[in-house]
Amino acid sequence: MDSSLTRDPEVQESLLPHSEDIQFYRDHGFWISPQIIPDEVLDASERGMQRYYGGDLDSTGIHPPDWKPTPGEGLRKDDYSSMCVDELAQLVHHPMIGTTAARLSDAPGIRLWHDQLLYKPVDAPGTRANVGWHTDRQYWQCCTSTEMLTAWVAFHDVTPEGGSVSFFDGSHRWEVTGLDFFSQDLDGLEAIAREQGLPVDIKPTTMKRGQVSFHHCRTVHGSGANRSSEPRRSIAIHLQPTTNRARVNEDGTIAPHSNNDLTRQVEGVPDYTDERICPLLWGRPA
Ligand SMILES: O=C(O)CCC(=O)C(=O)O
Repeated sequence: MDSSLTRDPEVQESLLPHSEDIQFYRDHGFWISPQIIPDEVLDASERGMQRYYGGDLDSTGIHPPDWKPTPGEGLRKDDYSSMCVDELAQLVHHPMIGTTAARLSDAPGIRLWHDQLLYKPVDAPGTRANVGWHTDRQYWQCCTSTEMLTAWVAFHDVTPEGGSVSFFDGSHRWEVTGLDFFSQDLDGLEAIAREQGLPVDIKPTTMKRGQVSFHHCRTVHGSGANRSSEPRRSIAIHLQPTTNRARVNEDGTIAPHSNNDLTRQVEGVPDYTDERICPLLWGRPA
């Protein structure tokens, strides 16, 4: 084990994934941690989310100086929020996130890919707040790494009734196409997967405040309506091993991603090690 892990007072070795947890992640494509994020960090994240939606930013981040949030009625999904609000940066940079991700993905180090602040309102007629079944990898074709992963952190307890994330167990080994984050249909895929003879086992998640779910970038996941009495408030922290680079196709093109326009370019290729957009969260730069 990297002895630097035990030197950070915020890293609690006993709460990091051990060999059987890492094996679980490899077999199932997701893993749910113990309570690794302290209450005070989550309290601050709640405040940070409110400040973000109120337009009270510490830095405009990727937004133009006159940016104002547009809440809308359904699911709110705001990328790069940790660049704008210090409390959200504090959560994203919490060393238990990067350390856990490094262990699960066997990476020498972990960088932020980008984050997504997620607010799912209480279900009401006409509300479009489901997250359709999808894989993160389908949106990250520009990357060389197929071991990227996501840490999903709610700011409160979550249950299936409250619209928590569900995973298709073992689906990181499937070849599926045509999925869509924004689809509201959560019924179709199960039948298609069964027709193809795939072993369908959908795992809804229940987590206490402070627990974090980690999922592999090829794992099919999504979430349904929030039938609890409070909005679901969370952040998806998308992570890359430090070895990840832009994948240049034979014809010289790179699959689209907003990071391609935001990171610096080195000889015409986006540099995913650009500290401003993709800071090192744990371990060694590669
Ligand atoms: O918040 C959700 O329900 C899903 C988020 C998601 O797609 C992700 O964490 O990759």
